[in-house]
Order: sequence, then C-alpha cells, then structure tokens
Amino acid sequence: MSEPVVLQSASGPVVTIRLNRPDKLNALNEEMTEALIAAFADAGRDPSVRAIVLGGTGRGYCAGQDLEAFVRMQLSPTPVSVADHLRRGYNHLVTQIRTIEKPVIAALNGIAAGVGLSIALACDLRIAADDAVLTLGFSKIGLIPDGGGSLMLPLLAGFGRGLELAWSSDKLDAHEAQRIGLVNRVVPAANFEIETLVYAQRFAALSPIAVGLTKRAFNRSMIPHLAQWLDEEAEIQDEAAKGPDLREGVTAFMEKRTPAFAGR
Ligand code: T3D
Repeated sequence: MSEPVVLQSASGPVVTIRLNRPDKLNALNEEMTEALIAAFADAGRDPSVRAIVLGGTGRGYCAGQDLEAFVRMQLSPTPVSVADHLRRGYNHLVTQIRTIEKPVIAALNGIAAGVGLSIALACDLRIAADDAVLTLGFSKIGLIPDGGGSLMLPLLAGFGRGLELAWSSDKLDAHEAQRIGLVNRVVPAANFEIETLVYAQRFAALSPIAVGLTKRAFNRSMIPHLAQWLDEEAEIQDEAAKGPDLREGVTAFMEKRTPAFAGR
C-alpha cells in the first residue's frame, strides 16, 4: 500500500501536518489538497490541539501546484476552469488556515515555491531551516501569485519588494526572507524538527482564548476582505491562464529549458 500524501502526528498540544510526496518536492495535487483541508478541519475542531505546524517531508517544503497534474486537468475532456480549481482547493485551504483561531506555523524545511509559498504566507508564522529557499515561481509559467499570494506577499514584504519578487521569481535564502519579513525565525537545518516543535510549543502554552482572539483581531484589522480578494485573484489568474504563456511556461518546465514567452 502506498504512503498517505499527507501525514499527521501529535506532540502534546502541537499537531504537525506534513506534505508527503518528497520525490516531487511535495508538489500539490488534488488528493493532497483535499487531505490537507481534512487535516486542518480535524485539527481546527479538536480542543486538545493548541498549535498546528505545516511542513514537508524530504528535501522540499512544497513546490506549488503539481504541474503534471495541472496539464492532465487542462487536457481532460471536461476541464475545470483555473478559477474554479483555485476556489475549490487553495482558496478554501487558505480561508481555513486564516479562520482556525489557533496558531498555524509553516515549517519551511526546504524549497517553498508557487502556491506552496502562498500557503506558507497565509499561515500565522513561518520558521525556516537555514538552507531553505523561497521563490514565487508563478511568473516563470506566465501566472500571477495565487492562493492569496498577491495579498499576503505585499502585506508582509511591502508593495515594491513584493511586486519585484512576484515578477522576478528570484530565489531568496532563509536569512534574506527573514530580513524582508517573509519568515519569522531561521534555525539550523540540523535541529529543524526540534526547534520547530519548541517554537510551536511556546504558542501552544499561551491562553488559547487570547491567542485565538488576537488572530481574529489581526484578520479583521488587516485582511477583512480576504474572501472577496481570493475570489478576484482567482478571476485574474483565470485570465492569465487563458493566454499562450502558461502553456509555454509549463512545457519549458517539463522540458527543463528556459521559456520563450510570446505574450498575447
Ligand atoms: O489552477 C491552478 O491550480 C493554478 C495554480 C497554480 C499555482 C502554482 O503553484 S503555479 C507554480 C507551480 N510551481 C512551479 O512552477 C515550481 C516548479 N518547480 C521548480 O521550479 C523547481 O522544481 C524548484 C525551484 C521548486 C526546485 O528545483 P530543484 O532543482 O531543487 O528540483 P527539481 O529537479 O526541479 O525538482 C525535483 C523533482 O520534482 C523533479 O522531478 P524528476 O525530474 O526528478 O522526476 C521535478 O520535475 C519535480 N517537480 C518540482 N516541482 C514540481 C515538480 N513536479 C510537478 N510539479 C511541480 N510543481
């Protein structure tokens, strides 16, 4: 029997949810997204859970949407629009992460790319191994940052820097990501698991009422229109996906070459 694509483990009040497709750098397919949504729902409603960690197995954290699965989905006789795919999957997950009134900590054990990075940015806090790398990656395949990335990136890193990162898809090392506000804490890769647990335990030990209501207050003060924005972002991504550059970008990724974008 094959391994589950999402693993769950508990250490006292801290639950760790781990993406588990290490050979594909934990790129997300529908099965994984559904399993993630179910795991967050379980952890959210379990009163014994006081902090949730989201991490990855192997050398990567998450390489974003599984591009092979994406192509299969687009080529199917009944393709789902990109906007609907986002709404059903990633936007649902991001909304869930923001509305669970418990600390949700992304544990970046390795590369975080595409919507994998967007989901990390939607978490409350981010801890990174000192050898982790962050990259938006969307622009390399003709897309915009989705999964709330076009909101959380400028919120955390600032408008100009956010736009520069979204356009360039530059790779940031963990220390640079911390310097610009994308990561809260950087720890040695060799101690990553234990440091992450200690970090999460610190928040799990606080008053769950104060922690939960502080999260609610920050949500309402800074991202009150999250749901509406996720919807609009999905529409804009749909427009990007209808252009020729997405096909060229994904084909170039699969052929391991640099894309040559023609534009409209
Ligand atoms: O409707 C919708 O869902 C639209 C929404 C889209 C949201 C998005 O997330 S779009 C962005 C998707 N992600 C990317 O474009 C990133 C693609 N990956 C990369 O650029 C690189 O893999 C990384 C920079 C992340 C890491 O590079 P590196 O050199 O460390 O590793 P690698 O050799 O490229 O990857 C290792 C394996 O993972 C490789 O498979 P192989 O050749 O060993 O069999 C590679 O193909 C696979 N892999 C990596 N990323 C993905 C992937 N397979 C499928 N989808 C991926 N995203």
